[in-house]
Amino acid sequence: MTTTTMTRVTSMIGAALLGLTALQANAAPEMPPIPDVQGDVVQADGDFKIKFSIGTTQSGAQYRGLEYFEKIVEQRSDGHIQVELFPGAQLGDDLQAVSALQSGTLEMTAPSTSPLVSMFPKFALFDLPFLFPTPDVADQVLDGDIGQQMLDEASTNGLVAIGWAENGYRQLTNSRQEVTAPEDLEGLKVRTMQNPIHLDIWRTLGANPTPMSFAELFTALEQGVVDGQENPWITIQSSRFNEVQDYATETNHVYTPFITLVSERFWSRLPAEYQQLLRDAAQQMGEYERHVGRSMNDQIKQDLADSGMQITELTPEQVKAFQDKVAPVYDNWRDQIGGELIDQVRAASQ
Ligand code: KDG
Repeated sequence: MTTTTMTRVTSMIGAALLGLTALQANAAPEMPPIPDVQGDVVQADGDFKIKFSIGTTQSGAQYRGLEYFEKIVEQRSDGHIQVELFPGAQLGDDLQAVSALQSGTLEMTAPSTSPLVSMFPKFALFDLPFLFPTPDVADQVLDGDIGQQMLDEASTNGLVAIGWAENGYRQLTNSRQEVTAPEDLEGLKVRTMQNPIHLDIWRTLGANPTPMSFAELFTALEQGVVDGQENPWITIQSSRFNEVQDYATETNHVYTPFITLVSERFWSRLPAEYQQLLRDAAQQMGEYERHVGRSMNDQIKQDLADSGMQITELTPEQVKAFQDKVAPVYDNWRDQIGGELIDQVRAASQ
């Protein structure tokens, strides 16, 4: 065998191996099994169809939660309510899905709260940096009075808010360099959600932020329109961002929840028994989905590292440098959000 064929063969093997590791890194990770359905069949009149749209992909924790929701609702309505799932923004991104609910052309969606801050200013609470130090504090807030208050406030404008799930703690990725300190962000083009606090956070940290819909993000990273982005580990993997990003820094800089919304036009057609069934199913979906995402973070970080991504875990001192640099953001948004609400969350962390 001539040397040229040898090199051609070895490079083909090399490429195949590389492809394999990328495939392995993005193969749907082992997820906790979907639980059995709890509760009896609900007797009520009528047959109904629900189209449920989300922006994250089929291999994410959010979709897994929706599969549980579908199982509960179809089983406990004895098939009188059929649920069809549309992941990956097939029916539009967060804002498009919400307006489809308002016009009654879509029944359900579960966006992040961040893109909805212009509609519901108090949602900005969730965008404040480093406000939720642990998942426990997040649960206390979502499952407590503040969470219920937010659902009540969001049940307007043709929407009914029936529960919480979790996008998660956000991590920075980029294609340019390892980031261990705010100084490393100088001039880095970072995509953010369409949200003024996130723009404020990354500007204050010294980066060059660009707001953009999630549906456009992968292509923008691939084409170098932006250098970086920030999302939870499960979304980084399920959206294959590791294929277009070389570096990830575990910043945990913001905790983002998903809010489960129903079209008010559809909701008002449902008998009360089925409205309660959807509320119960949304609650159980939210608890399971949070568990799925949290139980997989370590495995996902390992998979991403195995796929060649450089993962940086910050020391407490390095995290503090980011917290100190971004602290002024609180002064800019305290009035809109309400100091009392921020203090209530802070108290939950004590
Ligand atoms: O619909 C998907 C979005 O809700 C979600 O992933 C938002 O975290 C998000 C982002 O970065 O846009």
